[in-house]
This record gives sequence, C-alpha cells and structure tokens, in this order.
Amino acid sequence: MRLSSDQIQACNEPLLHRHQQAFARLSEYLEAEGFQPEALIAQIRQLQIAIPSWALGTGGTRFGRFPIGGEPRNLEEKIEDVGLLHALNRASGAISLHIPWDIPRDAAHIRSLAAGLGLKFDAVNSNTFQDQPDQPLSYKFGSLCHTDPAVRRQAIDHNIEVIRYGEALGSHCLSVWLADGSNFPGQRSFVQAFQNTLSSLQEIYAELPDDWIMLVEYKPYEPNFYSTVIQDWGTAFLLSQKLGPKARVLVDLGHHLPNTNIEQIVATLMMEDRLGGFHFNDSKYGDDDLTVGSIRPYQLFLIFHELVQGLQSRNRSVDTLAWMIDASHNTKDPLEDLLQSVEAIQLAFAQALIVNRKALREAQQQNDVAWCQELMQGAFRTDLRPLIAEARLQAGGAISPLQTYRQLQVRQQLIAQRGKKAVATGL
Ligand SMILES: [Mn+2]
Repeated sequence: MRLSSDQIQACNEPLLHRHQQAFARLSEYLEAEGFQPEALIAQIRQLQIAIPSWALGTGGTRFGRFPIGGEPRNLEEKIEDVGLLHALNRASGAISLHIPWDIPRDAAHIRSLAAGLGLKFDAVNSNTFQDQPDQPLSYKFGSLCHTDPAVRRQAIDHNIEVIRYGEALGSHCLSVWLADGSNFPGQRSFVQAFQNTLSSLQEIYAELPDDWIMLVEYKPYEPNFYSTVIQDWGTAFLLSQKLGPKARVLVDLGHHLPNTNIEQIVATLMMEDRLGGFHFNDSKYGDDDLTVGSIRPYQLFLIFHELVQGLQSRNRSVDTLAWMIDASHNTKDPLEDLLQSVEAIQLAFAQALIVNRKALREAQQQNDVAWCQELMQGAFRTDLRPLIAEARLQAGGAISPLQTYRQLQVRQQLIAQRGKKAVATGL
C-alpha cells in the first residue's frame, strides 16, 4: 500500500493552526538565541535514517515472538513499508538490506520500486552468524576467524557476493558484524582469531569498489559469552587502520558494556576520521534493541553533540556518515516504533545544532563547569518538536506521523492485504 500526499495533507489540516502557533513561538526563541530556523530545517532535512529490512516485522526474544499481522512477506513489501514511513516523516529515505534474508533476485525491478518511493539503498549487511540451509560448512565455531581455512573462504566469498548485490542496487557500503568469539576460556587463541579475521577482511576489502566503504561493527558479548573477536571500538579501529582508508568503525549504541561513555568514543573516532556510521537503538541493561531515545535521550543528545562538532570541524555534511536504526520490536507495531525512533534521532540532532558552541568553548577554557552544564542542558531541554514537525511539513510529510499512521489505519490495511498471520521473512 502507498500513502498519497492528499491523504497526509488531509490529516495535517486540523493540526495546522496549532502547529503554526507553536512553530512561531519556537522560531522567535531560536532567533533570539542567534539561530535561523530555516537554516536548521535545511540541516534536519538532510539527515536521512536508513531502515533495516529486518526491523519491519516483530522481533522477539529466545522466549517467544508475538507477530502483529500484516508483516511484509518479501523484499518488495519491505520496501513498500519503508516507503510508508518515508511518506509520513520524509526522513527515512533509505533501506539497508540483509543478505541472505533479502536477496534482490531482480535488482533492476527492486531498484526502480525503491526509487519510485524516494528510497536509496544504504549499507548492505552480510550474515555469517547463522547457517543457511544450503550451506556446505558451518559457522558454529566462527566465520572469518575460523580455524579451518575452508570455512573462512566460504565466509569471505559470501561477503564478496554481498558487495556484488549491493553494487547492483546502487549501495556504496558493506557492513560487517561478526558473531565470532568463544564461550569458554582457553577455547581459542585470541591472537590467531584476530589475525585470521584481519586476513579474511583484507581479502574482502580488496574486492570493494573504489567509492565504497566497509563498516566494521564491534560487540563485547553475545552470542558468544566469553570473548568476541571484535569486542570493542579499539579492536574495530585497529582493524580499520590495518585495512585501509575505506574501512571505518560502526558504532551500535547497544554494543557496549553498561555505562560506557559512547559520546567519548564518537569524539575520538571523529577526531581520527574513522567513524563510518551508526546503528541506533536504546537499552537499559545490554543489547536491548529498544526504541531510540526511549531510555536515555540525554545520552543520545550528547552523542549528537560530538557528531555535530566533529562534522562541523571537518566541514562535512551529515550524509557523509551511514545512519541506521538497528532495533527489534517485541511489543509495539514495528512501523510505529520506527517512526518514534526516527523522530528521536532528529530531535537529538536538532538539539545538538543549537548548542552555543562558542560560549561552550569559552566556558571550557575558563573551567566554568557550572556554565558548561547550563549550556548543554539548555539545548537539550529546549522543546524542538515543532521544528522537526515543520521540517516534515515543508517536505510534504505529516505534522504528526504516528497520529496520521493511526488515523489512516495503516496496520489494519496491511493486515487486510497480507493477512493476520503474515510474518516478515528473515527473522
Ligand atoms: Mn548493529
């Protein structure tokens, strides 16, 4: 199904007056603070968040899964669902595919379907963390790090195949996350595992087209619980340095030990020009994969503060990084959850744009600790929702995406079309 701009405009109509009043009040405040609302809107509109093809169905835990109905049954329907999100928020203009869950059999058809909905293909993701039914060798004891060169060969070839699919779709980025590791002390040599992984990645790197980048994602534990080969940002950074300029670190917000200072990691990676992209989600305890900004919105803002600072100091635009949601939806409608996640990201970005950086630098220089906090929290506590709504409105989207989604009964229609028992492929 598709949403027409007439349908969205009709839902905007009753909200318009109140929105205009709120936006006028906010604009007056921002101008007094020295910011041009239209310039902020232009930057907000540049930020497009990729939706991963696996996030469109209900996820689950190892205890159970509770499908919501009307889930996309194939790649075409997944693209349609991202199109629905993008029609509402005008900020989800990219899709990230997972191979082999979503193999584009007819790349030209898939590409034109996406283009018709205003979508691009962001990073393509390889999968060597589970065995496929027709796969000759198992990844039970690792993939790129495996002790057996034949298993490594199979995993390398898979990654190269993913690059080829990505090329056919117009993607420019390969994302590699490995489950490789060990469950028990002594099970594996740390050094051998690292060196095998490095040499496997070097073979994949050699196959990257010139204008591609490789994102190396780290994770401290799970599914292996004693050691992970790429356990932290330092290891991912080391690998990317050894691989070459096209390799960069991918930061997944859920892939840290509790209370890690992620914003500091971001600042260091930006400083060294090795940050490649993000997987957004939120968590309270571990890799909880909850809605972005639902638990720690201040942390999200602090991360964006470092990102904006890093981008501005290098004179780079936001689209030079890969922005993606990587979450799982167990108790919400996945599309509603994704609308909330994208809005949370936009808000944190906008808040970071209105930090008075000149005043902050001065306060830092003077060691005026209280004023530093005042400036940061002043930006964070400014309600910028009308600014984000205005950015959507100007782009033809909904003033209130979630409300519009419900009013237009999108889920009910998807269930009617695809069935109550339709379950997303891949999960
Ligand atoms: Mn991730």
